Amino acid sequence: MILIKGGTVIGPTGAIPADVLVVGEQVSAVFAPGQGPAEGDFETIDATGKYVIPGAVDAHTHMELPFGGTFASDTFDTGTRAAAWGGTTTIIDFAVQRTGEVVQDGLAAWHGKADGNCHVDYAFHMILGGVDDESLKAMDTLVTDEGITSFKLFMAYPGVFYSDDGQILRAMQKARDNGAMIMMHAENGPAIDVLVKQALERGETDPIHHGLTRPEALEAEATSRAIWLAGVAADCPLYIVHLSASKALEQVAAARDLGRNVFAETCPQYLYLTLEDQLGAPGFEGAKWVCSTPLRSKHGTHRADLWQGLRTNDLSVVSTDHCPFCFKDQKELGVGDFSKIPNGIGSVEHRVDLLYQGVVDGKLSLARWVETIATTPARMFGLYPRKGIIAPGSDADIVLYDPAARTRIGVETHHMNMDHSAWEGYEIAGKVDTVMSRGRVIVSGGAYHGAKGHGQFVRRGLSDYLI
Ligand code: DUC
Ligand code: ZN
Ligand code: ZN
Repeated sequence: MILIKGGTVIGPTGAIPADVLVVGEQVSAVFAPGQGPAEGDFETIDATGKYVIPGAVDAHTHMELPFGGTFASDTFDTGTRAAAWGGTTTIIDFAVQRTGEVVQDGLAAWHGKADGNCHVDYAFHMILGGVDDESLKAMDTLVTDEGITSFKLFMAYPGVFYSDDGQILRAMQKARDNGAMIMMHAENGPAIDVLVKQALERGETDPIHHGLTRPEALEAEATSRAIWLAGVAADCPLYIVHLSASKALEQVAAARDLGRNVFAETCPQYLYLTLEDQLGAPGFEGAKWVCSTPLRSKHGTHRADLWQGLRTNDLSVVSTDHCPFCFKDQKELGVGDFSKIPNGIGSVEHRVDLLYQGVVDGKLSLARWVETIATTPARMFGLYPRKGIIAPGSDADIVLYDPAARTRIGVETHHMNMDHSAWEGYEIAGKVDTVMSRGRVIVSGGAYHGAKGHGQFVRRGLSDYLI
């Protein structure tokens, strides 16, 4: 039994001074300050001056993803350990079915990678790289038997993960019937491929051309098309992943104003980083920030609009899309051809801090911080109330956050398996102090006390947000 005393508990409805009693792996009770059991034969954690928040839920990660001719550089071991350091106590990773593969085989392969290797709890979405009669049937099986209730489709990457509109519609109709969520990579891939080819023919090979060949219009168009297709599928639940651009956000906001089952996430990189300042860094340096959707221009209103979208709930969730690649030998695959740079940024360790900086900067309330990084992802993907909240009966995944301490991000101190940081030198006016996963303190006093294998697979139910 552990009593967390003297802190301020933050939930989606606000902040309350409270003590939290943990018994075994779960929260047992939340008390008014000092009303809990008298000190005795149990451990007490002094949370004076700290925020006590639910362990964060990162609903979008890619450990060991085979992509761009290589593999994402974090394993489930290194990636979930880094997540733990940063206050994330649950990840939802993407198992992969490629065209021609059996969905259940792809899922088994992902269980094989993760089983026994995770430091924090984990769940899976399923990428469908081939929508056909078999994979549509498998969607039902995954929902009913496997605790996998969300499926990612790609409107980008023809020949790799791409689904055409007919395939998308069929998967959406299936999701409408079985209650699953369709997660959409909304970029017009065939049009992007034309722009990429033309750019390379002109000799435009630097990383910034990754962004210039994936213009906002092609994200907005695909977002709008996905929303229309979901409407044709009787308002199938639709979640737009890694939304980066103002005009894409406008499409989501308009659909939500009509009461549609349309949701979206953004990622820290789109809230802070830009096409010019990072992707356009001199020489090949910009490769560190090649991700899709791409970073957007600082001359637009993208970043301000995304922060506003988080406040208005047109953006419900902040995930990382953690897809790390080392610079050496991995990003370098694209020297002389930006289209061969593996797409992805690693941030699984930094999302709690980066979004807390939004609180410090007056862009988010404390409650909205917790909601977007923990409570809503848990509710969106069927993990609530086990995850995402500090309440009696929920898993004791708890973070003590110290608003008086500071974090400086960089490759020397991070725990992700990357030889660089997309966030090098970023300073946060706050710090993850203590992290508990299912009742076990895994980070405290600047030291790591967790273990590979502590993290368990969590079966998910359907989204809380559907009507
Ligand atoms: N989409 C993702 O969600 N992650 C990595 C690359 C991509 O295109
Ligand atoms: Zn994607
Ligand atoms: Zn992703």
